[in-house]
Amino acid sequence: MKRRELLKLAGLGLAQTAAGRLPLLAQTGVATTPASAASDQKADYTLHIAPVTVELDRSHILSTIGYNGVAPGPVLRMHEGRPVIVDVINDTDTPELVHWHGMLIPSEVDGTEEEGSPLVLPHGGQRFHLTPRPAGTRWYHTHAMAMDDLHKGAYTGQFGFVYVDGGNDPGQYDQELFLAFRDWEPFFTATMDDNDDDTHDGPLLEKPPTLNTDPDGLEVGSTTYSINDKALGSGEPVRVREGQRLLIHLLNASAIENRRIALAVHKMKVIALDGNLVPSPQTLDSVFIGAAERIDVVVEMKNPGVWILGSTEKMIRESGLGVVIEYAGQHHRPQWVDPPKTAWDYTIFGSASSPSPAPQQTIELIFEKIPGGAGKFNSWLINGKPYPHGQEFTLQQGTRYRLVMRNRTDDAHPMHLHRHLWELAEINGKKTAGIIKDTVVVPYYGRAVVDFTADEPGLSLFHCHIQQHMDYGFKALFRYV
Ligand SMILES: [Cu+2]
Repeated sequence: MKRRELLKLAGLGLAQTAAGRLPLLAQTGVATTPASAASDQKADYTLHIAPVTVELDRSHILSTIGYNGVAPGPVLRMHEGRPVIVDVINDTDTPELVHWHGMLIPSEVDGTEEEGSPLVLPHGGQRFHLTPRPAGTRWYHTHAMAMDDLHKGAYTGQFGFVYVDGGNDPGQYDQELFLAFRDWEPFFTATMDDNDDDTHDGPLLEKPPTLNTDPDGLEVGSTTYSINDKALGSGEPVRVREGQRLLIHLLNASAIENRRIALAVHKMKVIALDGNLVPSPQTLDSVFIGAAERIDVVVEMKNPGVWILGSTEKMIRESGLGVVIEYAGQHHRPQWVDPPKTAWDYTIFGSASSPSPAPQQTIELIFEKIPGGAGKFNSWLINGKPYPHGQEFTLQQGTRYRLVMRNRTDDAHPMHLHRHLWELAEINGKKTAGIIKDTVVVPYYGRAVVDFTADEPGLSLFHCHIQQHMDYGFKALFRYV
C-alpha cells in the first residue's frame, strides 16, 4: 500500500486496526458503520462485498463476488441532490472500488483508483459521502482491474442499478422494471465472434489505408447469459395485462460485449439514453446497447401472448439472455419473433434546434490496437500510447471541449468519461445535438464527436468499458490545470 493511500485512510478515521473488526461486525448483520471515529451516523446504504452464488437456473449455479449476498446488487433509489452516506464493506481478499457510473461526484468518492479514490481494503471498510446527481438511471459497479484474472473486476457480479429520482416523474406507466444484461463464466478465446457490424452501415471514415495484419491476441468470450440473475425460462415471468404501459430500464452490465435487444412483436419507445431524457423519443423494433450504457424504454402492452424480451442473437438468447413477458390468462410456450434489421443510429434521438454552446477547444483522440499474437493479449493505444500517458490530457475549468474520437480498430468501443456528461455532436459524420450521455459506442473504423463543459474539477478517467481493453492500455486520465 502506498503511503499516500495510508494517509488518506487515516484522515478519514479509518486506521487499519478498525479494518480488522469489520468482518466480525458485519457477520452479526448489525454493522452499518465501518468507522466509529468518523461519525456515529447510520449509513443510508451499506454495500457488503462478498462471495455469492447465483442460480441462473436449476442446473446452473455459479459462484462469483456480489453485493449484499446477491448479483446483481439491490436497486438503490436515491433522491437527486439529497446527500447520502454509503458504507462499503469488503469481505474479500482483494482491494475493491465501487464506482458510481454516470454521476457528477468528486474524484474522492467516484470509486476509481486512477482518480485517487481510496481503495476499500481486503476485509476492511470505507465510508463515502456523496450527493447523487443528476436524476436518472445510473449504476454502480466495481472498478478493480482484472488483467488476466477472469474472477475479478467487472467479470464478477459486482454491479447494480442506482435510480436517482429527480422528483418530477410523471408516473405514466403501470410497472417499472430494471433489467441488467449479463454474461458469466468468461474464458479466453482466439476465435471471438462479435456483432460489431451492427453498429453501423455508414462509411468507414477512420479505416487506415494499411491495416496491421499481425495475428490477434486472446479475447474474452462467454456462452452463459442472463437478465438480472436468471437465464431465460427460469425464474418468474414478468406478468402484464393488456393495455398496461411498462417503463423498462435496460442496462448492459457486460464486461465484454455490446448487445442488441428486442421484445417480440412489441415496439419500444426510447425516452432516455444513459438515464438522460432525449430530445426526440423514437419508437423502435430493437435497441443497441453498448457495455455500460442504459436505455429507458416505454412499452405498450397490446399484443396478448407469452413473449420473449432478449438478445436478438438466437444463440445468446437461447443461452440465457432473455426474460419471459406473460400476459394475464395466456399460458402457452414463450414466443420469439425476429425484429426487422435496422442499423443503430444515435442521431435520430437528437434535435437540430438544441441550443448547444459551441466548443472552444478540440481534443483529438486516436484509438489503435496492437495485435498481441497467439496466446497473448492485444494492447490498446490512445494517441500512440497505452495508459499511463503524461500530462497531455488537460482541462481548464469552464472551457467547453470537443472530443473527436477516431476509432482505427475493427471493434466498436463503448467509451466512457467519468464524472462528466457529454453531448453527442457527430457520429460517423452525421451531426446531432441535445443527446446527453456518459458513454458512447464509437463504431469500428468510425468516429464519434462529443462536447462537454469542464465543470467538475478533479481527475477524471476516460476509458473503454470493455474490461480487457481498459486493463490493457485503453484509458487516459484527464486532469484540470
Ligand atoms: Cu474497447
